[in-house]
Amino acid sequence: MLKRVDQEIYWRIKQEQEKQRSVINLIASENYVSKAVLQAVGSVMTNKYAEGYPGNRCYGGCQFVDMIEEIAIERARKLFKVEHANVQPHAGSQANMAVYFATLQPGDRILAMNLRAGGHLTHGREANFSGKLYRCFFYNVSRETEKIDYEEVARIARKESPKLIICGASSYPRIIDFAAFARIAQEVGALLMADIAHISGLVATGLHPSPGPWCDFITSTTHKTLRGPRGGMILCRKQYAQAIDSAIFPGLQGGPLLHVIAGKAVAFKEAMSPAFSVYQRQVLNNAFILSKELEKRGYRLVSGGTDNHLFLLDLRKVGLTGLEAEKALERVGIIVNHNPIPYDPLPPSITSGIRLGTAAVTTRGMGENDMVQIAEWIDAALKKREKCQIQQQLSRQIRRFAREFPVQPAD
Ligand code: DSN
Repeated sequence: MLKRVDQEIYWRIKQEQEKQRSVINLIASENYVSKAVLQAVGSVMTNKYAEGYPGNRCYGGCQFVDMIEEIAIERARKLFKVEHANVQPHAGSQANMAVYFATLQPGDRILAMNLRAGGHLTHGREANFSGKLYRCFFYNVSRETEKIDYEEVARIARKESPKLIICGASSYPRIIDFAAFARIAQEVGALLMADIAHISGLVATGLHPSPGPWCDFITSTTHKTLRGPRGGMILCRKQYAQAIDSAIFPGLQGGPLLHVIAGKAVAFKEAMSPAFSVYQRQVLNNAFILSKELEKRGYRLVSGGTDNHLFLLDLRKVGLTGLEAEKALERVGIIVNHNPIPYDPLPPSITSGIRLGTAAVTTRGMGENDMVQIAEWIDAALKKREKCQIQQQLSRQIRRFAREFPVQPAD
């Protein structure tokens, strides 16, 4: 039908599908949803308006969308062992925004991880609404260990008295000690929010400590390691339920995307299965092997390694910028993103590093031996980037290899 109605869009989707099949995707924040999730997101639920919450909507005819949203909420609560879940945020940014709107007044103080140390745009960056509306202070990682220095976080918290402390990151390869953050928040009388957008799949399966017992609020996207549709969610204690729900609606969103909420519900169900735990364990094994294989080939790992699904390579020793590496790898069909490393001397548009993650390749069924092969290809693509013939040969090999691993199981 789409082909008949709109050739332009149809062929772009086909091209994207073809590209997804033909490349090795190491973007740490991406993944591939199951056919079941895809079907839910592409369903008639997109036709329905349902501003409000189950049982209390601004429109009639909500009996089935109510059931879907209730199921999604129940599953999220069970999966993350929390008292309250809001599954309506359109994205991680809206989830974070709702927590700020529920707890802060303009001008209030936030303490969060610096973007250049691994934090996120919505954790107080000047150019973002968070940096414009609130007074933001930042902690870095230690220069020596490149890990969070909890003493330093405590020192800044005591000095600046933030109303909200944010833990959680976009490019931090280590375990986050939520209990340590909770001690600091308690000492200075701050609320604590964990943004687990990257690690929510690991948290759901117990492979990363849960912020549940320690944090007032947990925000996440649903499409990274959690492998659901593109979207966000907020988890919190019951005492904040009302404030969070009204911050989302009517505070900052209108009609919820019920087709996406249906997809989230399916993803939560998938995440409760034993197979999902096996998958997450493999994500970790793959990240460990890929990082170690690259280290063996002369690349420095930021913080010396990884405890989660992602790691950062410092490329200064091999004489490349992050942007050059990203482009060289893309030419042969390996997709990564250039990423600042801690205390990066280069601007964010260039950077000295790249970020690599294994959630997407693991979904396609790649294992440890494949990681060794991928490390070899990354090394060759970067070190022999001037050699046209070698690049062409790599391109062909990578394309052939990638196409052996379906993007969705029934591909
Ligand atoms: N763009 C996401 C990431 O790559 O981590 C965060 O918003």
